[in-house]
Amino acid sequence: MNNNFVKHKNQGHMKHTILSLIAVAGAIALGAQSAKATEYRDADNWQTAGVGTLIGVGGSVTSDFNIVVDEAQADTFTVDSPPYSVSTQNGGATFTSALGYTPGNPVLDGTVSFWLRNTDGDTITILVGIGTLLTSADSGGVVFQSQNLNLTLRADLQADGIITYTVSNTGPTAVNFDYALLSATVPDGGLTIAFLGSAIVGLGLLRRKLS
Ligand SMILES: [Ca+2]
Ligand SMILES: [Ca+2]
Ligand SMILES: [Ca+2]
Repeated sequence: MNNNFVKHKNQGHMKHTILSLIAVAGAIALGAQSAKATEYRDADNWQTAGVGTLIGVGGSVTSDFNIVVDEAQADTFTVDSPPYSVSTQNGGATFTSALGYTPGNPVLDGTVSFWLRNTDGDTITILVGIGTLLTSADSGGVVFQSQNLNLTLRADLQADGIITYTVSNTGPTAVNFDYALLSATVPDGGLTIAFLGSAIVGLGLLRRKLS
């Protein structure tokens, strides 16, 4: 499991170079993934009319990621740029949910990310790889801490397709919570069976030719 709290100001330089590299890498990753796994997502928009939900010092917000059915928060939104960098922070990108996960199906891997900004215009990103939490017990939750923000995840995604999250602000300044994403991948059993089927047909044809 890895987790990172990243706080940074926007960086506009090298925008085009980095963007084209991401486009090529994305195309390769998409091609490989479509043959191996299905990605499920819950995109939670915490903005109203372009303004993120305010979390004051000592305050918190709690909600669910749910990849089975739609639960809360709008599921399609475009990330503001500025303040979020086009090249490194998904600025200008449109996210949407991909629901329909069947609870119990094995979840290979997952990440969650949370995107906030403080009153100085600095952006704050919380990235957590949740590999070991996908099948762990739901009670209690796991807390990830940074200087000013605590993130609590009550996971066990594979049991019900739901992860409950709480973002708490311990100060010193208020923050605006803009959006949160869960991405989880499930092996594509249907495709494996299709390949197996064609291999068996191929063997049958070969045998007939030889005999
Ligand atoms: Ca949502
Ligand atoms: Ca949600
Ligand atoms: Ca759960």
